[in-house]
Amino acid sequence: MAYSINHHITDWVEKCRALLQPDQVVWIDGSEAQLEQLRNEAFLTGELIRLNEEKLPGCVYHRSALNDVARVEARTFICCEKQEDAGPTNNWMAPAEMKAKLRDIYDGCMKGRTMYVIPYAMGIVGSPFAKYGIELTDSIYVVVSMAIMTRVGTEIYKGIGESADFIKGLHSKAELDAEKRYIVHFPEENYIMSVNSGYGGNVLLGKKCFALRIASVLGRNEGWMAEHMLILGVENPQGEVRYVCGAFPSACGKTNLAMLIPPQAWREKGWKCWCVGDDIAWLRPGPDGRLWAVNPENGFFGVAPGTGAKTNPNALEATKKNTIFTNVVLKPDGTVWWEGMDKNPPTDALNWKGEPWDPASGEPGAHPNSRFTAPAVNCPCISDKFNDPQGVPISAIVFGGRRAKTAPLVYQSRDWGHGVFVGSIMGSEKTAAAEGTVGETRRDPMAMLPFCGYHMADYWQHWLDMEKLITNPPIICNVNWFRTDDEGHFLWPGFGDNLRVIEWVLRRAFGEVDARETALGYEPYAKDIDLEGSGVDEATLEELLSVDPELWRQEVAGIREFYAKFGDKLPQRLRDELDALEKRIG
Ligand code: GTP
Ligand code: SPV
Ligand code: MN
Repeated sequence: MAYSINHHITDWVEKCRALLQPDQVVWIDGSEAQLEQLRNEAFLTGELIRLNEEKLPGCVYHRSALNDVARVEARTFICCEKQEDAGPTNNWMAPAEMKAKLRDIYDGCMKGRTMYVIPYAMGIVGSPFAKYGIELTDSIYVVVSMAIMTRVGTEIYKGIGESADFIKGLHSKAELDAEKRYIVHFPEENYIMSVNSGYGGNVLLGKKCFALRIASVLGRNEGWMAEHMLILGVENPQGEVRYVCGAFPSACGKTNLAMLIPPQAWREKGWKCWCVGDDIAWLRPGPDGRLWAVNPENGFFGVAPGTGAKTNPNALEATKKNTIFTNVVLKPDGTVWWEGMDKNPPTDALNWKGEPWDPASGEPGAHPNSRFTAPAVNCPCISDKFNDPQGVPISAIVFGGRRAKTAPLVYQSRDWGHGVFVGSIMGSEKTAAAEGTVGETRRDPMAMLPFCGYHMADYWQHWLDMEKLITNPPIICNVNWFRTDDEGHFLWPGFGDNLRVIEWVLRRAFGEVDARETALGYEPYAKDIDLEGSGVDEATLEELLSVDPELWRQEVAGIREFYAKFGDKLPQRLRDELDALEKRIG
């Protein structure tokens, strides 16, 4: 294929080479032959472990360093010129100061190593909605992961053409020193620098760093939105597909909802669900005034524990080939296991640290944040619109989190502005809390707290401003699959049964069902949620839908405290909505 690599790219790569001093530079072309060669190299060094070719063809295993198992929010920075532009929810440092600090860390850090140049696209190459990136890295794990999670290949150079319009990403594992670990974004320069980590969202720079933090800034400037959302298509028995986006905080159920399988009785009637995306959505107003969503990714970086044949068979199936497993249990036959895969923990296996592991020890074998990296095409329910450059039209947006008592199973906001308020007050309770106790609430607006690349109050204003561009907006609802009884047991079965709620949401979007007006917004009449075969009785449903005014008075106080952080920048509309909510609760 004829392509040329423009001087903006080559000059920058040369500058980085001179600073980081790798022994050699390898340009990744996206070919299977090159990736195969790199995997083989990584098998020799132990960076990757080959898995059972018969049972898990094309799959590999990876262990991260013990101190490097998740995103590090405390070491994640937004470095724009003015601190005020990063806002109170982001770490900030002046760009020049941060660059000087990073230059010292990067200086010579790739000596004895290879620097890989990865050209990749977020979105469909050639589509007007696609954005391009180049990541430099010294990790083969990153190269093979990016080849799953994004669209990697030399056609990206054609997409970039002669322009300087691409996102630069510089990554080095360096010494994996947690004290010198930095994940840094320069939104004014479209530049991401990451050092001293080798894990997931810290180093797969197309994902959270580019497709959310940098893209949220691009979206504000260009009139669109980059969101931490799944995209799900729901096909009714008439064959009509309606699409919903959902924003839940990390580890709160996006991948599960994105791949849901309808309850059996529903399947028999002809209901089907299609996955367009499980983590990130780029949303743009279309010429028809609707909001259209694309998933800029090309794979799934999913939480392994809890992914089983009962809870999420589609995700499990997606991991059967060409998948990377990180920090799970390694079985002696070269296959893998994690808590929640099934009820048969293996003996003679190695835990995520590589130690012999006894399931009876009470210690989990897989790290709680262990992950699979699987190609989207592997997913049995992948949408036929997955590769559609226009994306899919969105009829509803659902926000949600883990709330043991406060939020009802579902409620609908009154209008777009009120919906923005509902997203802004999102919160989720700590999951490790003792049984039955109500955990501390972490406010996580739109599930974007760790991912918004600019001032959160400006981000809310951008959401409010989008209303003018979307003449036919999706409805906005809040859902909560995590209500518990006084013993701490979930009241709602969740997973596939969540379709019962999503279907009500979609009927609301199309004006097909009445609702009752409550202090929060609109809630379903119990009769309108189909419970057949769910094991939930109507009394439990009433409890799930109930709203405790005392808890909401506390909630309002908590939101006021949170909003106070944003001072004058808080949009007046949100302040008014909070006052109105307080009055309605009484
Ligand atoms: P990130 O990849 O970190 O963004 O997470 P995610 O939002 O995609 O969460 P995921 O779907 O991986 O689910 C995380 C955990 O929530 C898993 O342990 C699931 O089993 C659990 N979970 C998901 N959906 C439900 C549900 O409907 N009910 C209950 N009780 N648990 C759920
Ligand atoms: C999340 O934490 O929301 C993830 C995992 O999806 S990571 O890519 O590490 O951010
Ligand atoms: Mn996520």
